[in-house]
Amino acid sequence: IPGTSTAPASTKSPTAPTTLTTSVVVPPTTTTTTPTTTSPGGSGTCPAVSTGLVSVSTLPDPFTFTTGGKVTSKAQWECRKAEISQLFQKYEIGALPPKPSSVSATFSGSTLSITVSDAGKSISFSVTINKPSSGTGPFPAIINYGTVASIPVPAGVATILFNNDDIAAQVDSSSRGKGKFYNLYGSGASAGALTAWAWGVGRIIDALELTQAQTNVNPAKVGVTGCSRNGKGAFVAGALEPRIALTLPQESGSGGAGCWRLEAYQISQGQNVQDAKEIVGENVWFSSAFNSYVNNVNQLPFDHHMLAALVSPRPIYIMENPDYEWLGKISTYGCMGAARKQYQALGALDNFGYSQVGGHSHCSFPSAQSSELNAFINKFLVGNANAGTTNIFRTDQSLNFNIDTWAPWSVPTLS
Ligand code: MCU
Repeated sequence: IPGTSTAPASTKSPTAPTTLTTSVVVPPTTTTTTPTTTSPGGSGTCPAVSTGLVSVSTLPDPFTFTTGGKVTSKAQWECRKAEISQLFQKYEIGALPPKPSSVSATFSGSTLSITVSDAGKSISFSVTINKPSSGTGPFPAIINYGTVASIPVPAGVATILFNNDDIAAQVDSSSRGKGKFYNLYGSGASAGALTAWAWGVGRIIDALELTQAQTNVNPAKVGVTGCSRNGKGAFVAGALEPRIALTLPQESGSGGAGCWRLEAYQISQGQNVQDAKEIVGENVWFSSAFNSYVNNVNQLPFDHHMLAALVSPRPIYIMENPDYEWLGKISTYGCMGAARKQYQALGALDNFGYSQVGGHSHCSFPSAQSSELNAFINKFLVGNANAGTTNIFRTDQSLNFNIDTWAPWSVPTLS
């Protein structure tokens, strides 16, 4: 087995899983395979997508298409991203619906009310926008999963509080199919909560585009954050919603910044980390289709380093906490180390930050990360090019873990 760890196992868990029942196993939905698709990058066509399973014990090669060809250009990377997105939606997170037929919004006080209609049904939800007390705008903004911001948002940036549980419930495994997303698309929709919330983020940005004159928020400068389960959500929102300008997952752990294969490895080393088998029984973050793969994650044609591929080349700053082994300190470090190679290929290392800092409780932001977080927000949302270093990859642990052994593919230079 590649990689070694000297990290001791911890028995701490951020919050004890409430239920450990197994959800019903539903066969994966069939994805239509077309011979070629138009390049999302706009130049030429993309190779055919093969949606079959694999048997790969290391982290899969993001630079090779499912049909075997190599990614050699930025335009092909956009094709590969479209393929990776399809694979994630098929096997793990469920289908993101296409843009709904209508979205309308009104802004009053600090409440942005959003109504979404599709196929004869409609739902409404609202978010709270807290704007800077000074400055003229239009303001950049950070969408925060949950009603209390979990990171310190700098003074010149608006905060948009998003009650994501209203869109898709996440109480426990009985939350499947519950929430406004499912009122619109049906309780049998394949999307798990992470995808449903990302859809909600898309609708918030639609609404911001419609109401820019009223809100004075710039829809082109919107970041997303959340901690823990909501950190997984923020990561998936950045991956599925290309209008997100900055992705800030905090302590997302397994199912976010962690890779399934590395968690399986940590389990094999006797470490108390959350893995795919556990996570699908605990809650409904993923599609029920994922249940079929959790006992052998080596089958998956991707891992979570490729969730960051979907964000690339857009900026991302990943905050992790090594004091809770449950969050996968080896897993997120190795997974995001592999993820960083994708930004390297794109010549975009300044857009990638991973910072693993302990000495604080779960979801309580440590001051040791303040300058890094501020550099990301100031550079990519506020627009201050000299905001400080954003090419960050660090841990305050002695992990003795070899990322290259787990990511044994070569890194091209894409232009
Ligand atoms: C890190 O996110 C989750 C974790 O996946 C769960 O197993 C645990 O129960 O709760 C964490 C969390 O959301 O804490 C607030």
